[in-house]
Amino acid sequence: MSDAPTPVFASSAPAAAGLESRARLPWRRALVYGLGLSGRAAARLLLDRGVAVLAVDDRDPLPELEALAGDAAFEARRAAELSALPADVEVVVTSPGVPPSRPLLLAARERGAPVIAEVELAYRLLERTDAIVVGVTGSNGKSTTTALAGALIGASGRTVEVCGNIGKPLCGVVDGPPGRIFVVELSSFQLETVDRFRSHAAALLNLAPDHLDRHAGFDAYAAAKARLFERQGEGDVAVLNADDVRVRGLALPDRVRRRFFSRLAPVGDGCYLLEDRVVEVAPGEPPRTLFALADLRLEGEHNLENAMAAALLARAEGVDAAAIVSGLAGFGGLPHRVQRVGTRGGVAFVDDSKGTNVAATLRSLEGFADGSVHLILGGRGKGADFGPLRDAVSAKARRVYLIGESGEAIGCALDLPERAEASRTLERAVRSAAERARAGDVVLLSPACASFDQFESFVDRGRAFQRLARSLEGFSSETREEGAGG
Ligand code: UMA
Repeated sequence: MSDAPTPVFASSAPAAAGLESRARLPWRRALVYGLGLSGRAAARLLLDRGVAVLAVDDRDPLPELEALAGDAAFEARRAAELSALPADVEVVVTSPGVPPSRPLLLAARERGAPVIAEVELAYRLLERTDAIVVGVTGSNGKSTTTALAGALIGASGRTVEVCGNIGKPLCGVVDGPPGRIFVVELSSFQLETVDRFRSHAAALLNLAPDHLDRHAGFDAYAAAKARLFERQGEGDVAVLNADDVRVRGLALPDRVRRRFFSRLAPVGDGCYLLEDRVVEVAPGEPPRTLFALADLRLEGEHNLENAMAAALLARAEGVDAAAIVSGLAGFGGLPHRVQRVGTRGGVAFVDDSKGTNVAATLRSLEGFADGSVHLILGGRGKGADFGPLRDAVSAKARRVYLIGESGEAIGCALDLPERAEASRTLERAVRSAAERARAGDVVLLSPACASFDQFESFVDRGRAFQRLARSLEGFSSETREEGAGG
């Protein structure tokens, strides 16, 4: 008899199949704040539905606007040029990077105009269709889990859109064929301004301090994450990390089915690691194997957690174990996440540019031998305490190379002056690390900081690291040059 579990959940997504996501929106004029990926996608979607757009950005000069600039109903201004919120603006669509304290957002709230996230705008159209939304949030592992859940669901033959914070705004994929499953990565920034957004299945992977320069403390950050579950109800599934004490105890709306995953101990409903396989349990049903550890191509305990979460999300959408195993087999991981770039003289170069907070860097260090790592740290700090890095860095790092705005603060927190070097730039850090590293060592970029002080994004920083590594004499590449991804 097959070990493959049968689907246990019926979809409870709004069943309005046939109604078009192209339906009109109830506003005549919207203000879109931020002209990055999210703002441009939101503006396009609004314009396509007959809503005039006033787009604002704090950047000077304004970014290039490509196709939008030619639309008569579109106007772009620097935010500072507006002394007040124009009277005819009926809704404000905000980009994740724009803090809620910006004067135009405060003015909108004061006037009672809705201020909604780009993902919320997209959802207002999706909720009228047969679309199923799967949400993923957490401090670390979001993008990997989102992509993996997409791969597992896709392996069952369904049409999947993998989108959101991973680098593809939800607004940009709203229009398309019916019957799709949207697997959406959501950041705390995006969740701050959702309202009706409801995921049929939603996962919270972990909670660790991050973005404390934006949120009013850890509790406010965790509360923003918890908003992912606020609109869930009967028939919906919450996937939670039983090994993370802050996640395990999260208060959820009544009637939401809580499914847990654990590397450490059996759970009542969900899945857990039993020797060399991950077993699914559900009340009143016999345990079933979802996948074996050997099926997973990604390394590290955190990736096992990501895979368990992705598998439970896939199960919520009726995906069976055979498709889960096949999806895992096809998934080799995302770029810039503990990604081996290549070697030079027996020294491995590893790009973990997405290690943008202390917890991510600690996880990344776990995978390396004591005293083997030449660690590049620094960038834009986000109000975090770097002290918790000290013990792990002391054990794992042969040498530390400090870059960017937070280099000095990290140096003080580590208090390892004999091992730390003020490199300031990534280029100097890579060159110096390459000179000093010996066969068996690892040069690891895992900065514990955001990239925006010296780079456009973590992708830009990761690519720069990879380019610098590849430019070293005698470097042997293990990955292709281009490594984009969210
Ligand atoms: N801007 C202002 N005023 C501000 C802040 C920004 O005018 O106070 C303008 C900038 O000048 C720029 C635009 O807003 O023109 C940028 O908007 P944005 O920062 O919201 O960035 P987007 O390009 O829209 O990308 C966003 C996410 N960025 C952030 O959350 C900072 C991307 O996540 C995401 O992939 C994209 O939407 C699609 O959904 C990136 C990220 O760093 C990867 N996310 C953080 C993380 O993962 O930790 C949350």
